Formats: sequence, structure tokens, C-alpha cells
Amino acid sequence: SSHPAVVTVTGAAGHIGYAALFRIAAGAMLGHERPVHLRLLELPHAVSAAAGTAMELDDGAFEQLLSVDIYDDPRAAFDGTDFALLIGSRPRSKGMERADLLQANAAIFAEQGAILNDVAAEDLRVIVVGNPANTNAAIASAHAPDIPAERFTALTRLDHNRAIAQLAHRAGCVAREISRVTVWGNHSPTQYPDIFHARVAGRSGAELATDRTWLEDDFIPTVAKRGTAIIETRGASSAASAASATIDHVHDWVLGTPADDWTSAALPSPGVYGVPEGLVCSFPVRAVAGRWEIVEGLDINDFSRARIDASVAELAGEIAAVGDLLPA
Ligand code: NAX
Repeated sequence: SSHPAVVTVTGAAGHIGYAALFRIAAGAMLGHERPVHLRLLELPHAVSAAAGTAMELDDGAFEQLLSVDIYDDPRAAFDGTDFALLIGSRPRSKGMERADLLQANAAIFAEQGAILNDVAAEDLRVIVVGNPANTNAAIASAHAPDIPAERFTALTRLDHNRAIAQLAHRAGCVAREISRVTVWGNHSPTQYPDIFHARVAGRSGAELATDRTWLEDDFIPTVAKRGTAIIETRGASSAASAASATIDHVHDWVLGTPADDWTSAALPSPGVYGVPEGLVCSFPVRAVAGRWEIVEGLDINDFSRARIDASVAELAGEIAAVGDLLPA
């Protein structure tokens, strides 16, 4: 539809925010027909940087961009919003344990979930990018009882796109010749990129997977540890690729996945594929009429089962670690 969309981006002055905003303004996320109001939410110390980005957005003279507003108050930033791109989160600081990081972020996402519940638009869609993304999404949803849980999603599209890139290199083809890849589980090194159902330039992924040495020692760890490899090589974490994947996720959610293909997104489990209900887990998904549908009935072999179970166990552990921030 062409009614204007209100899009709130948290962490708007950060690296991913900077890369995402210009493409959203240019129509890459919601299509070139849909005008956009941008809301930039930042912590008080980064509001000035966000204001500078807003000046640059102005200077893009984007035809679809109706307004850019800057906030340090989440209640104002989320008022009436249709799309919440939750990119900002608390990074791990020196000496901080993983449990402390989980707690600090759980508090942020509990608050944002509650505010979204109060003030967001009826058709709100949420994508959590800030880590730990899956668990942050679960917490936000738990604090938003009036919003259907399926509207809270987390980004694993970057992992999905990384898997496609590695497969393309292996097979000597291009990305668009690859379909039906799935990333299962957590956005973490335990994630499982599954190629057994994939189609790779006319070949089956299962055929490529018969080379177990390549699969286990090369493909899977390369995809799962790509974020670290980017940091080591680039000297900074993935930003433009993460922004691009975030835009792909929302684009497909609203405008649909290509026929005969699927993608990966982390959604609250309805209890399928042995994933306990409520864990925000990455699944194979199609978007139909603006809703994600999990692709059901895929045959999961023992190799895949063990890896999915390991990542799901990690997700359950994260939720257990922040259990006291979940409403009773
Ligand atoms: P940056 O540190 O460049 O930017 C984060 C921004 O968020 C900062 O400007 C900060 O002021 C702001 N912020 C923090 N807490 C906030 C809050 N409560 N409300 C509003 N703004 C807040 O990080 P960047 O490189 O942009 O990464 C952002 C997040 O994405 C990180 O948590 C990162 O770990 C995560 N990532 C997730 C990925 C995924 O695939 N799910 C991949 C890329 C990335 O690692």
C-alpha cells in the first residue's frame, strides 16, 4: 500500500543505523511507492550525531522521505510507529560477563517492549538487530501482551545471506541461482546453516553436503564465524551488510518472499521442529500477505537435528539467565 509508513530506528547514530537509514529513505525497504517518516532514537550522548545524520538525510533530497525526527525518549519515538528497527543495544564492555550483558539488554528490551505495547501502531512490526538479538526479541514480546508475538522478530538474515555467499563461491555461481537455504537457531556461533534442502545452480544442496569435510570444517564454521572474520579483516564489525540484511528482512516481510523460495528469520516458536514454544529461533520462513509463515514438514536428518538442538539449548539457556525479567 502507499500510505506513509512511520519507521523508528534505534541506535540511529551507530554504524548499522547510518548504513540503513539512507537505503530506507531511498525506498529499498518498503518499495519505491511508499512514503516514509523516519524517527531516529538515540541515547542522549549520541543525539547530536543523529542530528548530523538527519542533516545528511535532508541533503539526499529523497523523493519518498516525508520527515526525519530525532528522539532520546522511546515513548515519543515509538508513538504510532509501524516499524521498529531495534538496532541499538548495550555492547559488552571490558570485564563484563555474558550474563551481565544479557541482563543489561534484557532491561532495555523489556522497557521498549512495554512502551511499544502502549503507543505503537496497530500493525506494528518489530525487528531486533541489537545483540543478543533473539533473546532481546523474546523479552520485548513478553512485555507487549497486546501485540501478537509473531510481530517480534530477530535478524538472522545476515547469517542467511552469508550462507548464500559461501555456497555461491563453492559452486561457482551467483546468489540468485541459490534458493531454500535455512539458518536455524540463535544468531550466535551455534547457529546452523542448513543446505540439505537448498538448490544451488541446478544441483541439490544435499549433493554438495556429501563432502562432509567441506561442510563441517569449512562451510558451517565460515558462516557461523563470519562476524569475527569481518572484525579481524576490516577492523570494525559488520555494518553495511547487517543494514542490508535488516532491509531485506523487512522488505520480504511486507512485500513477500519469491515464489518457490524461502528465507530465514528468527520468530517466536509456535512449538514446531522440536523448538520449545516462545523461544525466538531462526526458522525457514515465507512471507505471505504480510505475515511470516514457518515452512513446515522439512525432513530433518540426524546431522541437522544435533546442530539445531545445540543452538536451541543455547537459546533456552539465555532465557533462563534473564528469567526474572520475564513477566510471570
Ligand atoms: P554501534 O555501537 O555503532 O551503534 C549502536 C548505537 O546504539 C549507539 O549509537 C548507541 O548510542 C545506541 N544505543 C544503545 N542503546 C540504546 C538504546 N537503549 N536506545 C537507543 N539507542 C541506543 O553498533 P552497531 O555496529 O550499529 O551494531 C548495533 C547492534 O547490532 C549491536 O548490538 C551488534 O552486536 C548488533 N549486530 C547484530 C547482527 C545480527 O545479525 N543480528 C549483526 C551485526 C551486529 O553485530
